[in-house]
Amino acid sequence: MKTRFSFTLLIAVVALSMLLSACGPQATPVPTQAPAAPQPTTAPAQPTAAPAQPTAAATSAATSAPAATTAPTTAPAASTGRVYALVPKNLGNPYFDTANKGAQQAATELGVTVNYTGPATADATQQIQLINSLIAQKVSGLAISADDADALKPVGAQAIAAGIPVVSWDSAIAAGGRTVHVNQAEAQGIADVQIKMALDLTGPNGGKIAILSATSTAPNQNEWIADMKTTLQKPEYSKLQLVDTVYGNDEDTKSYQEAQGLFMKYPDLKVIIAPTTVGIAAAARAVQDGNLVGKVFVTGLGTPNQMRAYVKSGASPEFALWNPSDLGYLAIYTLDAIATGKIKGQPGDKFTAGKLGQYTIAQDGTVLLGPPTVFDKNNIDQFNF
Ligand code: RAM
Repeated sequence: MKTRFSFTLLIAVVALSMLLSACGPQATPVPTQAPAAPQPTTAPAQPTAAPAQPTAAATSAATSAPAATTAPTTAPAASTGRVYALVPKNLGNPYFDTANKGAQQAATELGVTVNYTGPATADATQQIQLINSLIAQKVSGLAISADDADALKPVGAQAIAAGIPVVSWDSAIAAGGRTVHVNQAEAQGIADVQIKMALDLTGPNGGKIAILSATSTAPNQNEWIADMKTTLQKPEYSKLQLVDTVYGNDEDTKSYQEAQGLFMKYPDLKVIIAPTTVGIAAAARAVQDGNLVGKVFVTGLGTPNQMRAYVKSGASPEFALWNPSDLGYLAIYTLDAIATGKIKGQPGDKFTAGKLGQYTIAQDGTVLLGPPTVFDKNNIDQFNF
């Protein structure tokens, strides 16, 4: 049974990698970008006539991003034979698909293979089974967005003990189960921007707000929620009343139903904050379907392509995110720097991540991509991911 499962998995991985090598790496090279600042990867479908002013967050992304020290490398490198696995929380999520695009670009530049493989649902047990099988296949390195920080620690430690470096990215494995974590933005910054947007949407009189999260074990969402609760203690947010936190498990249908449940339970609810790209799109759709535009607003973390229609309809006038493609790109460059022995993955280690420039591993063993960008009707058409 187990052998049959492994064999089926092997076939699936081979088929997937053939598919990826057929479409991923041959994508048009991404134009040179300002380091870490989210940029369109292709021309926007309908560019706005006048470029909008960048938001404060976007400006700070541009100014505080690491400086590029080398010219961007986009030419395919000769194959090195190194094979990495890029493991998302779950498959079928456009956020992770976009991260994979960046990872495939890094793979082309580095001459390595990146196989994108993950569990069907955002479930730690499935993810651990998959990682065990990748360790048995002796991959050259693992880049994982964790479904549970502590549950994945033993399998991460096992990989490291077997000589396979582990980079967690997006959603961290607890220290000890990873070599380095590649963080999309400071957790407190991600929390602050979401609470600020909630107050923008309620107006100065505030009101009831609720959080619609991913899974209850998601390390990244749980950290952001804890930090949002800290932010809410500040005097300027005293009129915002957090009434509930519910979980849509990063599944569209469950997230939609949880949003509807919030409308029923709190008829005077003003804002749903969904710190997940799946939850925010489902909640905005539920607002539209329920004819609640203008009464309940949705904000949080979303991808511009999934949220464009809801920004324009007013269901979700503003939301935030970093560039997931850059995150996948940085995760693979970080992993490759460790796997090739360029760095050990220790605090203070410096390495260059292609077009994004130079990074330094911080004291807490993390690498930071940069601050999030706020999207609204003024700038959303400049982004295509
Ligand atoms: C979902 C996932 C991911 C998170 C984004 C914001 O796609 O939960 O981990 O970073 O939302």
